[in-house]
Amino acid sequence: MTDNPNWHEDTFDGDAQVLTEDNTKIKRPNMFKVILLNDDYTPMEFVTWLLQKVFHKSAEESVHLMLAVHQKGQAICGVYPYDVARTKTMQVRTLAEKHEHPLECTLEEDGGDHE
Ligand code: TYC
Repeated sequence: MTDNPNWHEDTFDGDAQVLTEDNTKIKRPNMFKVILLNDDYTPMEFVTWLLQKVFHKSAEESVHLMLAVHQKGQAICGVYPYDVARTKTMQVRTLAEKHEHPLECTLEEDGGDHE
């Protein structure tokens, strides 16, 4: 889209819209936060491994994020279009179940209010 000279992006005060040259308004896809929750039983190594596997984080980022969840109770692993967010949530749940860990993961529509 960026290399088509007939299109340009223009945002309005955080409004989720794009204005094309012919003034057609196109809504951006809604985005969803994937949130990982803390628990007392899932091993730290498993969470760190899972963050690399499912969310493609580096080893260092994964440790950092796992510790943030451990200390704060939860953290955002990423923000994605619904289908991607739903798939990642299911992958986390499936892996946790397979390894018999109580790890939980949830989805929340992104209001654009996080860093
Ligand atoms: N709190 C867990 C422990 O002490 C580790 C943990 C981190 C669990 C992050 C879940 O999402 C989680 N073993």
